[in-house]
Amino acid sequence: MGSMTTYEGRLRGDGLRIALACSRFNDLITERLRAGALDSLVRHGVDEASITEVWAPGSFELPLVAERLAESGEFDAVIALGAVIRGATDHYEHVAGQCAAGLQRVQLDTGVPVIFAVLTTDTLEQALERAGVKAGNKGFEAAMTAIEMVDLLRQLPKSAQ
Ligand code: INI
Repeated sequence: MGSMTTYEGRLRGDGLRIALACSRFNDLITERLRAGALDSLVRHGVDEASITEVWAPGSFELPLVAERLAESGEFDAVIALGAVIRGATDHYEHVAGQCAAGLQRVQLDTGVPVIFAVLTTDTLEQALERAGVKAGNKGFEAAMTAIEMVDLLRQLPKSAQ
């Protein structure tokens, strides 16, 4: 009986070029997500000089920014950081939904991992909890996801087409 094949990404960031696409809207939250992401990247071996950050006006704009970054060929992964808070808007559903759908499309179209670190919460308090106060920091986790995905995709068989 042959042994099965298993692929799993490792958390080794050395040599990786990472772009952060950050939303300025609700920057009380996104500044914390960014700090968590940077801390995580550096702690996992990413060279600070290989990290680029871009600030977009809001989460709705993140897919276009992520697309440009992914298409540039200059980054191994893009991490999108935003905070969409229901209490602050009645177009929450549109902003959050279009942001998520757009970011997913970018990673599928380009093959560059685009990590979704856009908080979608009912309240500011819930967002704060996920930005380093009580429930961890989603930016920190997103950086680990980025590193893991780059390594995983490098291991997986390439497309036959
Ligand atoms: N953008 C966010 O990132 N979070 C929000 O909670 C938000 N609210 O509440 O409206 C928000 N709106 C701005 C949006 O992302 C765009 O910048 C704007 O619609 C212009 O396209």
